[in-house]
Amino acid sequence: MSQLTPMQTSRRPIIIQRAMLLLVGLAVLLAPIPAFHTPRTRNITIDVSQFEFSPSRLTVNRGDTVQVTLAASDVVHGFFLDGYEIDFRVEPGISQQFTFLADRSGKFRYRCSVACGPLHPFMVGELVVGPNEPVWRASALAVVAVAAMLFSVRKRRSA
Ligand SMILES: [Cu+2]
Repeated sequence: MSQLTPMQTSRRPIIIQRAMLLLVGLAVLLAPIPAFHTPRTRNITIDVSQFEFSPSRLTVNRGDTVQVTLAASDVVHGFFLDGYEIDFRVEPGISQQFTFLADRSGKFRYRCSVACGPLHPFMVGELVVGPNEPVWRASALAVVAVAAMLFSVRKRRSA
């Protein structure tokens, strides 16, 4: 039986740890992200008035079917959704309905598309379609990188 020299005993675990970190990093990059949800139909009513959308922020999951009801309470307004190129006009007292498939993830602005008064340009809202895969992967990779750094700092101190 051969004895390991002190050099070999301290080197071997570091190589194994580095290989493991590399594997974890690759897994984070390549692993399919499990579906957190099954697509469903969302019913959302948006009240449109001078000079706001209520709610002004919508959150859905990618794959969801979104049924929107627009209701204007004062004057004629519009609803334009960036990225999905949806544009509707809504008159007071007559609700407007439309359905779309949230098939693109990300953040999309919606805004009034009918000049409705002095603060009309500020009538904006945001549709968030998640989960946002690149962000998930980037943050998971950051966690692995920080763990690797802490690891090597600790190793250097104890060496
Ligand atoms: Cu407007």
